[in-house]
Amino acid sequence: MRDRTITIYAATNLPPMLIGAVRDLRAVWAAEELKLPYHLHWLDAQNGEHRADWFRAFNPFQKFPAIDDGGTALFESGAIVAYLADKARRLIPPPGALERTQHDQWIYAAVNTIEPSVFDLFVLGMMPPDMPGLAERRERSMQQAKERLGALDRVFHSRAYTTGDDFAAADIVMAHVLTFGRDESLFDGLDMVKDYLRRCTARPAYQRALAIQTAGKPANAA
Ligand SMILES: N[C@@H](CCC(=O)N[C@@H](CS)C(=O)NCC(=O)O)C(=O)O
Repeated sequence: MRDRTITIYAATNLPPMLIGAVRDLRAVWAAEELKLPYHLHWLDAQNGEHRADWFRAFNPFQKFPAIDDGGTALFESGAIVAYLADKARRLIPPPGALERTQHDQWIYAAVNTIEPSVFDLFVLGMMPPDMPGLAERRERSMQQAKERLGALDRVFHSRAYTTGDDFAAADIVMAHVLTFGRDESLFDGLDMVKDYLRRCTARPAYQRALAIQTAGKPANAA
């Protein structure tokens, strides 16, 4: 019989600036939030273990995260978070309901509308200051990020979380996307977004997921 414990493939041996940023944290956060049993299969990111051919069966793009649930392989952090919430029947409306589409639109908004410019700023923050074109690219991304985060800020004037007054699976993705915003000035004047991010990242399940990514593969793990 196949092992029905969910395996989450996660990156270990991360350089300090990537701690908290690798998207397997979204899968671990979801599993922790939903109290689903799981185990971690660590891959040494710096030594390219995820580039091994066998890992394509779990993620054709050979990126983190991927999961294996008793022979069902899934990739893309947003899809994984929704799958785990469906499995636990918590934090997500049932498939087929209009509310489910309205929920899922926030996962797409997080990864498609908010993430590109906020992630670009995160990447640019790791570049050498004399990189050609850095200032222009930074300004472009900052402008786009601020415009889109401004829209998100307005949403949070009428509700506490993306889909309503309760924390939902989509908030795992949205809040983690916002953690890419390491340059504090990104959130200037965006008090509702700042407060949303503070509330989401104060959740014990996020804190556990962050601690797990920070610690990486335990020395005594197989
Ligand atoms: N859209 C994907 C992005 C996955 C992704 O880019 N993961 C990065 C880490 S955050 C990765 O695996 N990078 C390692 C590499 O590209 O070699 C998702 O949300 O799951």
